[in-house]
Amino acid sequence: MTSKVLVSGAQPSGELHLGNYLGALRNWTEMQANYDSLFFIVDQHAITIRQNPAELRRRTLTCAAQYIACGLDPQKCSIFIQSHVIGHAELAWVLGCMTPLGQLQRMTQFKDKQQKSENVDAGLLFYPVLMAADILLYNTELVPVGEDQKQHLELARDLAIRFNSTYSETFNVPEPYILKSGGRIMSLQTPTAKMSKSDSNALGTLYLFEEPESLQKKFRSAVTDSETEIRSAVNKPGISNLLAILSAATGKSIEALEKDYAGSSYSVFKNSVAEAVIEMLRPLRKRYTELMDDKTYLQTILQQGAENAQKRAYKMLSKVYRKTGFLERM
Ligand code: AQP
Repeated sequence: MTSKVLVSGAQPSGELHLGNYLGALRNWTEMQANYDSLFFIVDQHAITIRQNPAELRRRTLTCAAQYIACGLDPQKCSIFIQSHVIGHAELAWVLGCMTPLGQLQRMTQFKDKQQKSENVDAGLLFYPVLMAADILLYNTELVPVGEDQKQHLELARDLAIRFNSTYSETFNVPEPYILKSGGRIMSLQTPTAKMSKSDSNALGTLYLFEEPESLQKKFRSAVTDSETEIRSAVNKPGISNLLAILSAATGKSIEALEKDYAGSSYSVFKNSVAEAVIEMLRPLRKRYTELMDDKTYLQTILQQGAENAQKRAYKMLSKVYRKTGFLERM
């Protein structure tokens, strides 16, 4: 194993979906053996949008099972829950005191989510600072990032540089790990918007562990266009998205798939995409069911993960507090 530290996480703000898998989790499983990897469930981020407490607790545990079912191996990486480690929120506060307000107000994801929500709390604006803390707390060198997270990683880099130049060298300046596959998976109903856990139209999101029949139904009702040709093009976002999904599920290039399906109807094509995705997810479903029947195992994994992370977090937080000028605790 190289000594490079890699961290990433997903929010338990809903069940994990195909975009989370193809854009993040599947890549994490390939990286876990090659890096000092920490994967956490970012429940503190999830409450930037109001959550039902019982649901949040339930989803946090199912999310842990889903991480492992997707291939994360607790022998190769640490899996833990963000709120189980003291340090994330504390470091975020210190970093927040060095973050220009304007930089947070310019974040694209903040602007998007602000438009969708009726009430916007300060946590939503502060979210990227907490994400910077998640990264810097472990002296992270690599962060796998999708397109939507690039701006947030930039802030983490800025804050590491700012803290280092203000108080002396403390943090590594994290680098983006550009993911080679997955891209951005779009909603099946609004193919110009990304697939999302919190989409108000459930038909747009393919949850990883929903029933195959339900997945099939969602593919059948996927929005396409008034043409008949199966090809990837800017003016055909629905078909382009389905081609990207099929390519990710089968490993075939988009060009090869366009040839394979030349002359096929949209309904035949949609059916093939559904079958490929259901097949890809079949072993994951089996493992998930087994894991959900063994909650003691899940809790043990989360406890071990948190203990490992806590030691590291405590070391960094103590260093940051000392440099900031906080009197050492007796
Ligand atoms: N549609 C997507 N395509 C590709 N990758 C995606 N990711 C999320 N959606 C897509 C990647 O999944 C990882 C974990 O995401 P997250 O849980 O931190 O939050 P998110 O990006 O805000 O995901 P959602 O599903 O859109 O959640 P809500 O609806 O709650 O905001 C990240 O690496 C992300 O890039």
